Amino acid sequence: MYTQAIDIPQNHPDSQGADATGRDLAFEAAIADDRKVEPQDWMPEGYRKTLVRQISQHAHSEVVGMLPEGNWVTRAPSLKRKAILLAKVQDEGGHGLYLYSAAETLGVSRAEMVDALHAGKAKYSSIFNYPTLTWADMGAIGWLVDGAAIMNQIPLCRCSYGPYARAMIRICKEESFHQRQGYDIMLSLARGTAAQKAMAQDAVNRWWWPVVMMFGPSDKDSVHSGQTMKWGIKRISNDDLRQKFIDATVPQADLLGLTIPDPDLRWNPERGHYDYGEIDWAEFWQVVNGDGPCNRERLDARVAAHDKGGWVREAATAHARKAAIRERRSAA
Ligand code: FAQ
Repeated sequence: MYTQAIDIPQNHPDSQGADATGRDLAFEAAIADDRKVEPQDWMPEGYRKTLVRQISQHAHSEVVGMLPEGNWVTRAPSLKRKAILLAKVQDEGGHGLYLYSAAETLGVSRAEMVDALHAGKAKYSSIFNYPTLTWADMGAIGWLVDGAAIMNQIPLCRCSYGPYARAMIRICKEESFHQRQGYDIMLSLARGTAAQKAMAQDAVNRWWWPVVMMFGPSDKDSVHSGQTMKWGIKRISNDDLRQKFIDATVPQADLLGLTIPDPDLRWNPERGHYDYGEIDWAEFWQVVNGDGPCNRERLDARVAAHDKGGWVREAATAHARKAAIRERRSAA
């Protein structure tokens, strides 16, 4: 899928490239005509860097995002739920791998991206720094976190950068299964005993606001949105996606008979949207800046997993080296 990466992009220092004005115009025309920019095409350095930042953060989010749910694989209440959860967590790991591959087409290596994460220099989504305390959290994550992720990611299927857009198409198909499995858990709990329904409500109470924050700072405080929207990377602003998510989710909560923990939430017929309460941006920035409930635990777990997996990488590299020698010998 990403074999284009072996071509040297024309904006790479090793490339001679065409004259600067022609290259700029070709790039701008591709954006204006809504054509895809591909790895071998010339692109402005700012566009490349923005994509590396966003795609690598996205990849890290998928991989770190395996941890909160992975915590419950051994404690799922039935064999069926365990198999589904295991498959979902594996899917998230796969999403991380497609996204690292998409970012690699921009001239950055997976090792560099992973090092940046482990050094605390690269971000991942704030949402994965909250703890998973009960089984109902598996329902709330699937329903709300994956629901928010789909809302954010469907427009990314139309991103101007080809490899990212194509990766997102498959990811979104899988996320939609994830969202439904989460809703199915919530439905079982909400229709179960009073204690089960209370557990589901408690999960919604704890996850609702962090999920609403997941869409990022409000448009007036979003540093990158203006430029990324001009470049066709982001198609819908943080606040508009947040509003779309709230509008879609309130009726789903009603169907479950669960209450959204926002006393200011009400339908506004003039706007044709739900009004909602004030977001605690101090909490958001605290979590983004590394001081949320589980930031240290998540990063430590990632670093430990990477270190423990070192022998697998070494074995795979040794195997590839031997296979290449064998191939060369048989071709000689
Ligand atoms: N957490 O100027 P903006 C998933 C940072 S995948 C942490 O608005 P931008 C699947 C932002 O990076 C979830 N940091 O930035 C799953 C920037 O800092 P920087 C991840 C955040 O890029 C489900 C600064 O704030 N999805 O859930 C957050 O235009 C279940 C200023 O913000 C993606 O990554 C945040 N929530 O918009 C897995 C989607 N929000 O980089 C497992 C792709 C903002 O200058 C289980 N990414 N920041 O240091 C995007 O759409 C965008 O990058 C946004 C942020 C919307 C996340």
